[in-house]
Amino acid sequence: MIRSKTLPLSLLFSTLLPAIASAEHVTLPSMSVSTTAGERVPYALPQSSPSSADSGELFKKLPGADINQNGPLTSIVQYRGMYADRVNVQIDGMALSAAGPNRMDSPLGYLPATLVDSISVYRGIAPVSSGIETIGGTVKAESKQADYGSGEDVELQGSLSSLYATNGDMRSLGAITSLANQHHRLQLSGSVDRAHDQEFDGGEIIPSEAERDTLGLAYGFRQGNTEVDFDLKHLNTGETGTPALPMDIMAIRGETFNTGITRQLDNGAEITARLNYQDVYHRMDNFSLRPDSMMQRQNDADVLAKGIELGYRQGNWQFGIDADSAEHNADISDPTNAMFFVQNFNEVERDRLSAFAEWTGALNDDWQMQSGLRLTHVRMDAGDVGTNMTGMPATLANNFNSSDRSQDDTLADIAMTFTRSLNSSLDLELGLARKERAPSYQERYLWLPLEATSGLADGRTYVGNVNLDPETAYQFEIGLDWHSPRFAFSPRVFYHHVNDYIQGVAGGPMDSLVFSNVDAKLYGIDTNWLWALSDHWQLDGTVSYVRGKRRDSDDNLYRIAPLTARTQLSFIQPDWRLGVEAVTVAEQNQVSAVNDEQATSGYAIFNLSGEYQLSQSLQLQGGINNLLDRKYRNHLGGYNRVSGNEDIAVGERLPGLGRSIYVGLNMNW
Ligand SMILES: [Cu+2]
Repeated sequence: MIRSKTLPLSLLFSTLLPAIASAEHVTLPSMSVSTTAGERVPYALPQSSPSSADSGELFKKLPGADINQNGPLTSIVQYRGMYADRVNVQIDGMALSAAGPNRMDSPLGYLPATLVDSISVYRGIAPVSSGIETIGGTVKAESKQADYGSGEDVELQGSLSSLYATNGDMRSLGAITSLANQHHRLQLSGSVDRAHDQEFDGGEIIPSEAERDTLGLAYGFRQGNTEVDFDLKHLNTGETGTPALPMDIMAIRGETFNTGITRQLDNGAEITARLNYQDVYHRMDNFSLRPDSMMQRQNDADVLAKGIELGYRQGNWQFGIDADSAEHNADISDPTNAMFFVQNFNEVERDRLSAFAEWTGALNDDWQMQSGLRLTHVRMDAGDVGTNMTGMPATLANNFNSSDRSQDDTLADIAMTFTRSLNSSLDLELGLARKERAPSYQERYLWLPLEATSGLADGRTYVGNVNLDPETAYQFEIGLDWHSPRFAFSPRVFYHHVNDYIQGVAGGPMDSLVFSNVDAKLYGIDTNWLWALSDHWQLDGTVSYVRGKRRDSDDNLYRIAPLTARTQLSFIQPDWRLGVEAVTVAEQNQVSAVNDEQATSGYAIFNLSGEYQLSQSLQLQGGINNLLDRKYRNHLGGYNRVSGNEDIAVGERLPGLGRSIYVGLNMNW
C-alpha cells in the first residue's frame, strides 16, 4: 500500500467548486460549469461543503456508496452491498482497526467532515495494491494536509472550516495551520464537534447527541530524492448516542501514528517503508444517555494495532510486503453489582502477513491492463474467557476455553481490469477478480450470545464459530466511461459470486444466530453523470442499485441499500453557486428473513445548497437539508433500541433527520 501523496480530484468536477479547503493555494479559482474528461481512478468525490459533522454524509454522494448509520458519528461504509469488515477503508493511507466490537469507532469516525480533503473509491474492483482484504472494495479518505513551500523562506498557511446546523444544534470547527518551506513542513490540526439530540417531524431521536475532538501534529522533510513524514493524531469522542445499538459511546480515546520514508532511486524506481500504530480505548454503556435502563451494563474495550508496509515501484511494476497485527479486549461489567463480569473478548489477536505484485500498462495500441496477485496469511487466536454467571454462560465459557482457537487462513486475491478507448469520448472497462476475506474476530470468537457483531444492529444476538472458512468472491464488471465536453456518463454493471459468505444462521444457544458460511451473490449497476446545460446551468447525479441474495436458500442479504438516485441542478456564477438536490430512494422489500429485517418504503427529500465567495480567502456556504421536513425511514438506519422515547417505539425503524438549516464559513491564509 503506497500512500498516495495527492488524490486526484475528478477532472470531471474539478472546476465546479473552489479548492477552498486546501491550504496549498491562497488564491482561489472562480466557480464555473465543469468541462468533462475521463474519470480518474480512484474516483474522488467532487469537492463539496459539509452539512454535518459526519464525513459519512460526504461518502454517500459517490456512485455505489451508502452508509450503515448506527449513530450520528458512527457511519459504516457500504459499497455495492458490502460493508464493515468487507470494505477496506483507509484514513490517510492507514487501515484502522476498531476498538469497539460494534464498530462504534468506524474508520470515518476518525475523520471529522470539517477536516476532510477528499474521499474516493476505486469504482468496482479494487487493485490488489490498494490493501489487504479488499473483497468489498477500497475507500480512501484523506485529511487536509499542508504542502511544502516553494523556496527557502518559511511560509505560514492554514485553513479553517466552521459549520452550524439547526438540527441537533450542531457546531463544528476544523482548522489546520502550517509552517513550511521547500524542505520542511510542520502542521498542527484540530477539530471540535458538538451536537444535541437530532430531530425529525414527530419528535427527537434519543440519544443522538455527539461530542468529538481531534488534534493532529504532522511533520515532513524532503531533501533530494528522499522524503520522510510523521503523522500523529489524537481522537477523543465523548458521550455520543448510537440509538441503533444496545449501548452508547461514553468514550473513544486514543492515538494513531503513521510514519514513512520514500526514496527515488537512480534507476527510476521508488522505494517506500511505512510504520503505523493505533492505540484506542473505548467505553460504552446502556444507561448514561438512555431514559430507562433496567439492567445496567458497561463495556470497556480496547485495540492495539501495529503495521508495516514495504513497497517497490519501477516502470510498470509495483511490489509490496505488508504485515499488521491487532489485539482486542472487551469486558462487560455492571456498575450496580461489582460481582458481575463477562470477558466478552480477551486477548483476541488477528495478524496478517501479505505480499503482492501488480502490473499496470498498455497491452497493445488499444488495451490498457492492470493486473495483480496478492497472497495473505491470516493468523488468529483468542485467550481464555470467563464470567461470574452460572448455567449456560458458564458452560459456553468452558467449551470455548477447551476448544482450539488458533486458526490460520491463506487468502489469494487476483484482480484484472482492462480498459480501451472505443473513440475519443468513449472508454470501455472490463474487470475480473477473485477476492478473499478471512473471518473477523467477532465472527470467530464471540462465545456468549451477544450483539457484538461489528455493527450489524439487527437486534439479534450472535455466537461466533471458530471453524469458519474465509469468504471467496468472484467478481465481474463491465463499464463505460462516456465523456464529451458537456456531458459525462459512466455506468458500471457488476456481479459478485460469493462462496462461504459469512452470515448468521438460526440454531445458536439461547435463540441466537451462529455465524456460518453460506453462499451469496450481489449484482447491480451504478453510475455517475453530468450534463452542462449552458455556461451557468449544470445537472449532475448518481444512480446506485444493488441486489443481494443467498444462493443456498431463498433469503435475501441483510441491510442492502435500496435503489437510490441523487440529482442536482446548479446555477453557477464566478463567485457564487446555488444548487437544489433531489435524493430519491426506492422502497426496499427484498429483506433478510433470518435477520428479521423490516422492509422500508420509498421517499424523496430535497436539499438546497449554496456557496458565496466573499473574498480571496473567505467563503460562506450554507443550505437546507430535507427542505420539506419529510418524515422518512432510512433503510440503513437501524431500529430504535432505546426505551422511554415517546416519539419512537422500541424496535421501530429509526426515522431519518428532519429539516436542517446550516451555515458555514471557510477561511484560509
Ligand atoms: Cu462500543
